This record gives sequence, C-alpha cells and structure tokens, in this order.
Amino acid sequence: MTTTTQLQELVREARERFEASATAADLENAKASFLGKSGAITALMKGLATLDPQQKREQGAEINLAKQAIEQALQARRDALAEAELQARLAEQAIDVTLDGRGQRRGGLHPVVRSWMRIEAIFHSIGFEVAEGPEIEDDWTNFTALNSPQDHPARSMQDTFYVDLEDERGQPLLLRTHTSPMQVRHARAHVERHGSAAMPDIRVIAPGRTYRVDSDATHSPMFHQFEGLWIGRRVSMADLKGVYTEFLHRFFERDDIELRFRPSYFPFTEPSAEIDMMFDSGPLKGRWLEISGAGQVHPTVVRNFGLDPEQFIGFAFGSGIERLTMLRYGIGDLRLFYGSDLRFLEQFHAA
Ligand code: 2NM
Repeated sequence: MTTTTQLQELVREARERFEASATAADLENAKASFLGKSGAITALMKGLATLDPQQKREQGAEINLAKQAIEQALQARRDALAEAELQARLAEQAIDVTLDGRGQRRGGLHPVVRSWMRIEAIFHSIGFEVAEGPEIEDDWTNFTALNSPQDHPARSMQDTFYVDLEDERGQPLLLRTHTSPMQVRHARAHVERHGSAAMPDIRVIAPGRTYRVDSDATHSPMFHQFEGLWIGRRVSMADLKGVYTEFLHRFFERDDIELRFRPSYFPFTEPSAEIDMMFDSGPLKGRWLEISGAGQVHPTVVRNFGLDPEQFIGFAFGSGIERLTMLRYGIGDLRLFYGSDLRFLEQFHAA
C-alpha cells in the first residue's frame, strides 16, 4: 500500500533530480528512474495488480496524479534546458553592433598626381591633347631631335641615367630627362597621319616622370614635368602668353596673377624665355617666382617633327609639377613628396 505522503515524496524527489540535471542527457537518465520501464512509477503501477478493485481505483488515481506531476516537472525542465541552451548559443554568437568596424583603409591620390590630373583637365578644356610615351628613351628622341648638341652637358653620364642597353639601331638608351621626347613622338605621328598640306595644328601637353642625376633639397633624381606644344602656321609667343596665363589662373583658381617673360636659353627654342609669375595678394604677394621655361620652337626641332620650318611655327614650354604643387598648397620642402609620410600625404586625400 502506497501512502499519499510517499507519492508526494516521490514527486518532490523527481522535481529535485530534474532540477539537478544540467544537460538533456542527465535529464533523460533521471526520467528513467521515475517513468522508465524499471522506474518507480512503473513499479507502483505494477503493484496495483495485487489490490482489490476499490483500492486499485483509488490508488491508481493517486499514482496517476503523481505521474502527471512528474511528467509536468520533466517537461518544464526540458523547456528550461532548451531555453538555456538557446540563450548560451545566442550569447556566444552575439555581435556587438556598437563596436567600431574594422573599416577599410582607403588610399588617396598623391598631391603631385592630383596636380597632374588637374593640369590635364585644364589643357584639355583649352583644346590640347595629352601625349604618352616611354620613360626609357633613345638618344635621338631625347636629345638629338630636340637640337641638343653632342657635347651638351645634359648628355653626359653625370647628368643623365643611361641604361646598360642599346636599341636595335645601336643608339644608347636612357631614362628620359624631360617629357619633350613624348612631344617629338606625338608630333611625328601627327604629321605622318595628316600630312602637312592640310594639317590641323599640333596642340599637345606631355606630362610625366623625368629623371636626372641630381639630388638635394630642391632637386630629386625623379620629378614630374609637363611640357606644352602648339605648332601651326601662325602661332606666336603672344599665344603662349595667352595660354599660359589662362592655365595659371585656372590652376591657382585666382586671377590676380601677373606674368613676365625673361630672356633665357634652351637648345630646342629660339627665342627662349623664363616665365615668372607673381601673386598680387596672399603670403607670396609681390615676389616674382620662376615657374616655367618656354620659347618659340627651334627650326631644327620643327624639321625633326617632319615639318617645313618656313611654313610651321609655334611655341613650347616646360614646367615642373612639384613646383606648381608646392606653390598651390604652400609646401616648403620638395622631399616631402617622396618621403611616404602619411601625416603629409593624408592631408591631400580629401583635397
Ligand atoms: C622647356 C623650355 C622650353 C620644350 C620644347 C619642346 C619641343 F618639343 F617642342 F621641342 N617641348 N618642350 C621646352 C621649351 C621645354 O622646359 C623647361
């Protein structure tokens, strides 16, 4: 005979065992001791067989109640364990959306490249094409075509980086010392394409890297230049002044700039001039600044373009992109351009 107290004790014990089960497997083991084939409740049910019908009914009902209570406790514990496991998995996989992202390290354009791009855009809008060409040049295109005499100091090993190779015609190869060889190539291709009889004017700029054996606070062995060239039947130094004035106004985004031409010498132009500029306001106000070399293209050079210098005439100029960039942004030391110091470079990323 089982007493109500014994059944209550059994239910209490089951609840305790279920509560103490830390995993689903523990819980199923605990369940077996009460509801399994050889569990306590099952044993009690079997015991009913020996009782008389009245007792069987009463006892059976009580045992059933206890069984239901145990099943309820089991289910409650199953739910609790499942919920705990879910919470643990969520916590483990949690993302803290308030943390900073790893971000993407964004590069930026070098200030010299920014100037390069602006220069191309400005001259393009004035009607100039943009020439391209090799940085390793042959002797004829870099020097001879541009009327540089054999004994010119620029042709010496002290001034020019020669490459340990010759081209197929046996002439020396070198790192171009200016961007004019691109103009030579461009002009010759232009004449080849159009012929000279009804040739449209040659109007081109040649921007790019150039190399000279030179290194101090104001000279780098590699620097950037852009040269301009306009050849037609009646192009004058007045056109040069007009074009270059327009360029400076656009490049510096201001009109209070004065220009002056000073006589100079270059092998590839005659006459030749230095272009000086002066701001009428701001920190550099009133100081003449050397900004470019220029001149009327030498007849020998015009002939080397494949044109008759009696019929074709024009101007050319060559300016340093670093120098223009330093003036535009107020940069004091050329070497900052080549130091790869992000504290310097990042100032231009959003410029
Ligand atoms: C300069 C100064 C003066 C120049 C000449 C030529 C060409 F191709 F027509 F011969 N291009 N650039 C030139 C003229 C360059 O740089 C200081």
